[in-house]
Amino acid sequence: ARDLPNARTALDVDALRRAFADHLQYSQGKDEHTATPLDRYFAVAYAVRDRMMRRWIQTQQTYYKADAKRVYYLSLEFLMGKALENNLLNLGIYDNMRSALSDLGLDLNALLEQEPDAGLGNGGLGRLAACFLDSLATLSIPAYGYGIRYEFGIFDQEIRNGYQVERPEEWLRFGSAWEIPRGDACVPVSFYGRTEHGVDEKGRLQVRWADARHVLGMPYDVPITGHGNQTVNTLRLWRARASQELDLADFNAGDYLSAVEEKDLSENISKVLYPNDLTVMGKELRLQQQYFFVCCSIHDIVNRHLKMHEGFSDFPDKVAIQMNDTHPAIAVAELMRVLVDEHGLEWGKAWEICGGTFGYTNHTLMPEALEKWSVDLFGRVLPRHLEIVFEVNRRFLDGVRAARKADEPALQRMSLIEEGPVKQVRMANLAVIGSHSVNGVAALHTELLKRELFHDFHALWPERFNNKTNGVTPRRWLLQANPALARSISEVIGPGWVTDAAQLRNLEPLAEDAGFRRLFRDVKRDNKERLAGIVRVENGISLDLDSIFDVQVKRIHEYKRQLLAILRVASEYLRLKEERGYDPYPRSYLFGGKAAPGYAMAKWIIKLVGSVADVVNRDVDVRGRIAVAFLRNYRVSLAERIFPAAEVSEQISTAGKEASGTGNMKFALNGALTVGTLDGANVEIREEVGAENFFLFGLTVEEVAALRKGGYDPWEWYRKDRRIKQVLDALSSGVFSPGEPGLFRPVVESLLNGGDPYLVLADFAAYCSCQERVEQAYRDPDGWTRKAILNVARAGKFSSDRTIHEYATEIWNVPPVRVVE
Ligand code: DL6
Repeated sequence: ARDLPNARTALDVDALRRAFADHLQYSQGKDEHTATPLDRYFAVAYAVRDRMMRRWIQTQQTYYKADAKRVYYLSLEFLMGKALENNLLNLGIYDNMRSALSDLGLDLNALLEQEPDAGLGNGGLGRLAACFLDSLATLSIPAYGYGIRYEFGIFDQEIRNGYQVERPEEWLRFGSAWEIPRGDACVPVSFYGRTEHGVDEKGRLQVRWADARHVLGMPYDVPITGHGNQTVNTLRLWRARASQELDLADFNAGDYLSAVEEKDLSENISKVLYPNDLTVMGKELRLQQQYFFVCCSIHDIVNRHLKMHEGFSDFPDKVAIQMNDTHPAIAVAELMRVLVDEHGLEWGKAWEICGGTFGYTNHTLMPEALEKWSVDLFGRVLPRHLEIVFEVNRRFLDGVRAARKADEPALQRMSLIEEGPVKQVRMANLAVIGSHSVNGVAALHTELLKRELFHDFHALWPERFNNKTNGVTPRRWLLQANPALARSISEVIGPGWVTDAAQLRNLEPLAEDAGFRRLFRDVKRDNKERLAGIVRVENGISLDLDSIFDVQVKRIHEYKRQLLAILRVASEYLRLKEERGYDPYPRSYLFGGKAAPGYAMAKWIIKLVGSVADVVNRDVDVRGRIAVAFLRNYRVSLAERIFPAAEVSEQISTAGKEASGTGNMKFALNGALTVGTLDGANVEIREEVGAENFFLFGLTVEEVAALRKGGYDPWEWYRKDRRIKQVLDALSSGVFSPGEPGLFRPVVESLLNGGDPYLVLADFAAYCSCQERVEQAYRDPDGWTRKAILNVARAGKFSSDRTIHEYATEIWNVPPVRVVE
């Protein structure tokens, strides 16, 4: 028995080998003859998980004993990717596990491949939440992530005949090694029904939510390890369960099937992630998802507080809740309901507590992403919450009016209710009114929030607004994704950068060191080779390792302007065909990203990339000059292969449209040079890395506004720019769709007759000449490598550790709590 803890906690090679063998036998029930790669993956994962358990318990005990202030990150998305390698690295047992397995003739890399990505998010917002969890644990901050345990995360993207086809992603098919179901901690959640207003025995108003339907929220806990410390925080994901397994009345009446159907209806709530990143669909199930996870999480948070505290007077001193976009904004009304209806607090006191507790992060200015719910739907699903929203609104408007702090048009714009043919509840306004802090995710984005979207609120409460520029975790995006570069960096400046990315600055002098530049280039080349291997298998094309790897990976969206990039590639192709002597530096153009299933134009863009690729890659005339590939199913684990291999990072959104971007940071951290507009965090990346190490082009926010104001006519650009005319004509006449000449007319139409809303044509010439500068720079390998090294050295600001430190000190007021063994 004395050996037992050791067998589950010891970190040496011997112990890890035994732990693996034990789990293979006792958890998987296999021996070395029958075990599959998946069994072996699970055996490794369980051996690692064992080593997290004691720390996890100790972390929770430490927080409890210290009565620590906690931060709760409410997010409908956590795009976690794979966990095993990250956990091995954070626990410091990666090398030992590799040796333990190799003693048994097994290759750790092959087993890492077995793990499915946890794709519980769409893109930037969800991946940011995942990076934040990593940083929170690494900075020893008492934190919990709360979200939904979707049975199906973001769909698997297949490409058939060039078109995107969505397939369900069954990440839980073989179970997950990382989640612990907590069946004993289920939370009841109500929907529908009506409210009853009465008075209690003391004559106080009392509201009861009657005739509701109930669902249970069952928590699944995922441990989140810090890097190089003892902290293991918790990501708690809620699964919807029927409140009674089956309706016994129906069952006994012989109606077995409708009893089962009812169960299915309830469980649908956590079935699938909505695959739209930026457009709201107004679907009832989505509202149910939002309320479901918010209700469970608030219940949990309040319960944890009441275990240690008498009432709520010190709630904001002990609890900080951050809302990741407006998706959890119903939390404001829910906390009010819990405080007022369930705990009998007076309205004003409850409202003060809410304001002290909540913070709200905005992630987009795109109008189509602004969440609004029709008052009818909202009131049907959440009758009590609608009353609360009306009352919050009445008090807010009365207060501002009485203080004469805004005029009537401003009050209308700030109201929680949008009047019109269909009355709507504005979730962003609810989030702003209910929070003490509202932040944007890059300096420019925050300025635009203050100036435009939240202009009236900013005039009313300027102190509430602040910026928190996004960041990415250097553990996953450099240490894990690019081990060879990480090793080279650590050899010269020491490993401190892993938890203090500012130290990357110490690399700057190495840009002048010929030996280091050679090393840096060799690493990049190996990474290119590894990616080329994937492209060979997936796309059947061989990339030239001497060509520039030019990459655009992100969700497909018109404002991100994949169209600008592919039109230029098509135009390059036409020029190569036309001008015999044209000799551009060879380039491989790589694209990747998912389109929302209902987003027709985004799907056309995917088809266009594939079609240009088909024509270009097959044409012997341009062989060796350009190659094009659309990489299927862009996801976290594929991104880990792409960023380290990239040399040019395409960040070419229309100025003012990309809130921040985080891919741009991962590229810079891996030594790719940005071709970018002055948008989102590009602005700050350029400031950090130096204008001479960044390829800037395009209209600024002000120029975009002025052009639109003056009446932008894309036809003018078509007529005056020969290249634009040539490439659009080629698209219209079927050069890139042999046999289907009219195929890409919708794309051309959107540019010429649809007003070109994202100014693709207006920026085209500037983009092309910028790419010529890229080429010239690349022709000087030493100069290029210097720039690349300086990008890495100066990307430290974009560590999510810096971002989280700012949130913790400036918004949450949550100090670190160190966990000791
Ligand atoms: O803040 C994370 C990320 C930003 O980097 C992107 O610029 C932004 O588009 C993205 N927003 C979303 C969708 N948001 N909503 N709603 O993913 O957030």
